Amino acid sequence: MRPKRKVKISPPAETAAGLKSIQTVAYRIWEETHVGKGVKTLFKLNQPNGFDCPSCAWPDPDANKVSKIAEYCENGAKAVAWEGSANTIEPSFFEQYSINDLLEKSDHWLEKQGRLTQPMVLKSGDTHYSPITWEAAFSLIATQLLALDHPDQAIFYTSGRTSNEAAFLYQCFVRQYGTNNLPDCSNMCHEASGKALTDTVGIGKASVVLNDIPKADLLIVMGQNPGTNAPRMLTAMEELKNNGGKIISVNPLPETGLLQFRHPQKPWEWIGKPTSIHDLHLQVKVNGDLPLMKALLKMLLEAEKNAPGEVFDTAFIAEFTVGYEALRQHIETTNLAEMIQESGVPEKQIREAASLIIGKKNIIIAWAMGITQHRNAENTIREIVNILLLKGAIGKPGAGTLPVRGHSNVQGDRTMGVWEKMPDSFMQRLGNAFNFKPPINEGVHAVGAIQAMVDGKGKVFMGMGGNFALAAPDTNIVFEGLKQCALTFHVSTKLNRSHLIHGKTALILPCLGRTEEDISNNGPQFVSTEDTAGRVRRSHGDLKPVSPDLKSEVAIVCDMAKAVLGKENPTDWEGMSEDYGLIRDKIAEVIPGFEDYNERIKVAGGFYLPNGARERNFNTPDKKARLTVNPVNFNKNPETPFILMTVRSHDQFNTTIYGYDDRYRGISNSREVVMMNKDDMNQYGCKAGDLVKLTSVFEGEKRILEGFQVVPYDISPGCLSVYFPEGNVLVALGNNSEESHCPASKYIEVFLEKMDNGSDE
Ligand SMILES: Nc1nc2c(c(=O)[nH]1)N[C@H]1C(S)=C(S)[C@@H](COP(=O)(O)OP(=O)(O)OC[C@H]3O[C@@H](n4cnc5c(=O)[nH]c(N)nc54)[C@H](O)[C@@H]3O)O[C@H]1N2
Ligand SMILES: Nc1nc2c(c(=O)[nH]1)N[C@H]1C(S)=C(S)[C@@H](COP(=O)(O)OP(=O)(O)OC[C@H]3O[C@@H](n4cnc5c(=O)[nH]c(N)nc54)[C@H](O)[C@@H]3O)O[C@H]1N2
Ligand SMILES: [Mo]
Repeated sequence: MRPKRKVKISPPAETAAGLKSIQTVAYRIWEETHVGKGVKTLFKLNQPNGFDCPSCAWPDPDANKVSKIAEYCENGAKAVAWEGSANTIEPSFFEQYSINDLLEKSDHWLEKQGRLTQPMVLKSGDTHYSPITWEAAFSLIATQLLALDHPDQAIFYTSGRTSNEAAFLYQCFVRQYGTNNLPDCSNMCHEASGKALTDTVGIGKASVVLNDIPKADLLIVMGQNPGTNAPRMLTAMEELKNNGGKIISVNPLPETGLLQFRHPQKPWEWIGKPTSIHDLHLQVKVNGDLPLMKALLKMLLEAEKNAPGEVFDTAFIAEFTVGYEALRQHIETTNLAEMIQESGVPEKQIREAASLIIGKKNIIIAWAMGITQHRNAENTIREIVNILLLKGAIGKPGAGTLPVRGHSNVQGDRTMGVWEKMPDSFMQRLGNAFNFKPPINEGVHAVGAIQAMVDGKGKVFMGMGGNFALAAPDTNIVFEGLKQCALTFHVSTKLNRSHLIHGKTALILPCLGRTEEDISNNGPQFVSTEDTAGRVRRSHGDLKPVSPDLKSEVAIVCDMAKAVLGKENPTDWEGMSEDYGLIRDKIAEVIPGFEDYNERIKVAGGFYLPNGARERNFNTPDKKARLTVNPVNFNKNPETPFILMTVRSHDQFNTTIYGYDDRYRGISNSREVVMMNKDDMNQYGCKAGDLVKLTSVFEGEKRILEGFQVVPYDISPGCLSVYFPEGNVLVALGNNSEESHCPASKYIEVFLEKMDNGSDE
């Protein structure tokens, strides 16, 4: 066996961003779009009168602080260039390539073919997609949806790029049709954060805003790779450092963005010394975070006992929290040595971290997928909250919770009601506003949706954006589920594997992207989005659409609703698709915090949604923040030698693969690699480039990934890392977080075998 592409290995980069990233971006823009178009578009990125960057959900600076230079980063620029591609896929493309031909192509190749331009259909038994009119496509959808025995046989997935306006109408249509089956990418992403934060502080979102970060004395970044996945966060971290703040990173990998940084938009810094980012790096074992937090809590409690009231914020604890005594007793009985051992971090470093926490009052803890994609994710996040609450570090400037959201509007989609179990209060207001009775059965989440399809209970699958087939866990099982559907259809900008792993009939509905102008019969329309800090702002694309046949996501939902719900349906779908202001009026009626939406969205920079935790108004049943006791129980089979995590490279956006180079990690030309600690390599007799076989075992079932090339890497011993989505075949469907069913994509128990015919062949 030979690797498809031979990996090239060089030392990881020491500094993130800087001149090189600008060059990379310029090259991409040049390659993907017309030069003039690309540069002009970059200047509109995240400006108050421009469009919201379609990459990540990191907040923009306040309107009065926005510099003349566009607020963008390398990966935002890549996302814009990728969407604004001058390449298009015309019907002749599908004449040329059958589904089988396309299945042979890489995911990089599929998206690289350019933007989808016309609705396409794959009729039962066809080998090629062929053109279909929009009208015929909607009538096909209506026929199939109305033929089901029950609306719960249909599944309506959402990825996180959909605007507030489109998401609101979409969930409204789905519920009027009769189901709560609204799984979304958040189910596989920050679901555990939402759950654990709502339990403890009464709101599932971040309690801090962008301006809080430079005010913090201490920022702890856990399970996140901001240099790649939220590069603009580095700017805020640099400001914090310049103000004298400290940063602790907690990660099994020493990620480049956490080491040193050169501001990509400050040319005068390109030659000078980079800002050194972290003060302390705690190289945990994969999922060593919960024991690490416990060890820290133990050290904090000891210090508090020696100097009562000087470590913990006792006044805050007394006034705003419940559960202190139970937590204190739990920590008293926790075995420190065991926790240190389980965390994988040397005691000396944990003590250093503890002393930083002891000495600081304004603390922010940020986290992302390295914390949420675990079986015990909710417990770890509640433990993070424990530390913040004991320090009184929430609801004041420079302190609080910071779950860093992924997709640019994933948080907004949830606020708009894209969730399988919205609370009763929302359902009642939605029903009143649109004069219908919303369904009461809880819908399926992402894992539940896969199970329903495999069991034959889910028969129609719709994707509002995204690439479910590849993003979801347990690739082979997802494929099986999608293939047994009667109809699968997707609203998309680019071709991806979900269009090829199809039901009996399939449709591709091409839509406008974030960067493109959206003009209805009523004139230009704009949409709005919500960032990680809960700020809602307008987004106004201004590029000419790549094809006159594209529809906006809003128009697609409205046309679909008209076709499915029929002429008698009282909702003004037609009016709303022509005037998005009417949608915002309805949102204002249904969702608290959006009062006067149409007026407030006009203000440059937008407005913040209410956030109780930010005001120390904890919306839990007893109106207090909850300190909690969280057992350490990983349920790991003691026999499995490795824990494998799946991570993003610097050259991808989720399943969109921009290229084969992970520049910061020094891994290039291949994604079929496994990062491995040198001691483990020695023990297994592996050299760089050797091919290995990985076998995950879950509840007795084996899943296999073969022919991956070993890359020696500074990763905690006993831990391995492969890229997402290639690693998804190894993530068993049942391997998900206990309370919110988030796939444990960072906790895969695996065996590793060196393959005989390795790289020497
Ligand atoms: N350019 C770009 N930007 C993106 C995305 C993208 O693909 N590309 N994706 C977007 C989306 S949807 C999301 S959700 C975010 C994701 O942003 P991240 O969460 O930064 O993404 P991952 O690559 O999954 O990185 C997880 C990090 O956690 C670490 N980690 C893994 N397991 C553990 C663990 O057990 N403990 C700790 N402490 N650390 C661990 C890994 O080493 C890695 O550094 O980024 C968003 N932004
Ligand atoms: N093993 C493993 N699995 C994971 C993860 C992991 O870390 N490890 N991460 C999980 C996470 S955090 C997430 S968020 C999910 C991501 O899951 P998804 O959101 O489903 O996947 P994406 O790759 O972001 O979707 C890419 C597709 O979206 C479409 N698209 C792009 N822009 C637009 C637009 O403006 N409108 C519409 N309608 N379509 C558009 C394009 O056709 C593109 O091909 O994956 C999850 N899966
Ligand atoms: Mo995500």
